[in-house]
Amino acid sequence: MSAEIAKVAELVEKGKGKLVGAAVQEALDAGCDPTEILNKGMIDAMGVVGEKFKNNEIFVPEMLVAARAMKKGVEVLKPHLASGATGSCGKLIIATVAGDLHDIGKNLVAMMIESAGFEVIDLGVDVPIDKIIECYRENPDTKVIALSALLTTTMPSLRDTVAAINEQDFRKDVKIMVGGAPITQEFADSIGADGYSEDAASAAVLAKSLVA
Ligand code: B1M
Repeated sequence: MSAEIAKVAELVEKGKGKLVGAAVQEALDAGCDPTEILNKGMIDAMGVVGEKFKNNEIFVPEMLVAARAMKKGVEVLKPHLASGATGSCGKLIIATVAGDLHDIGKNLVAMMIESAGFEVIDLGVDVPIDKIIECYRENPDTKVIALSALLTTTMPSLRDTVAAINEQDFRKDVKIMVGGAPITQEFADSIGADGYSEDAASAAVLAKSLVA
């Protein structure tokens, strides 16, 4: 890993939000690949933060400042990751399911999907089932509903959300894709989703294939 990316990782881990943006810019100026800055400098750093949390070395507030720091870095990186395509693939609704407050992964997925050519409607985090269904009814030309769950404890919420959408009269007109750290292809199949992907880049490929 280059020294510039290592610096980004260190600042994200330490939650130094005010400094991360400049460090990302330095890494870009030094010619570092934007995807590597994201993966090695930020996502891996959040992995370290998660491990420390699991081992009781840090607590929720530290996780939160690390998350804020990563968001600052992503803001600087965004124009270098996104292609700026227009919404020619149609509308896609994205949400983190009810009970789950994690949004960094969902935001990255939304960003990659948007740059793949979708018009993304982002409902945010902790989104109740009714709000997703209401949003679809307001946007009946939506092609895909994309749902994130980042906790093992919100996997049932994801299952319930997909089950509720599966009962709607519009189900045949929309595809459902799911993802998030604890989600697997097997789980996605078992709850009746149309697709699963592991990360943001493959989520964009999946979304396109679902509407092809
Ligand atoms: Co939380 N947290 N957290 N947390 N947190 C994890 C997820 C955890 C793994 C940490 C750990 O213990 N090692 C653990 C979950 C354990 C489990 O599920 N069994 C955990 C816990 C326990 C909790 C709390 C319960 C802690 C507590 O309060 N005691 C609590 C729950 C709150 C709630 O949601 N109700 C909690 C709270 C928080 C904060 C609010 C402090 C903060 C989130 C802030 C925010 O998001 N704005 C936070 C953070 C930052 C983390 C870690 C450290 C980082 C998460 C992250 O952003 N990762 C995390 C540890 C870790 O992930 N290693 C942890 C980076 C992100 C890019 O990855 O989200 O996986 P990810 O997204 C990926 C893929 O999953 C995929 O693509 C993304 C990009 O590659 N993907 C999709 C995601 N959505 C997709 C959708 C798709 C396709 C792919 O299609 C639709």
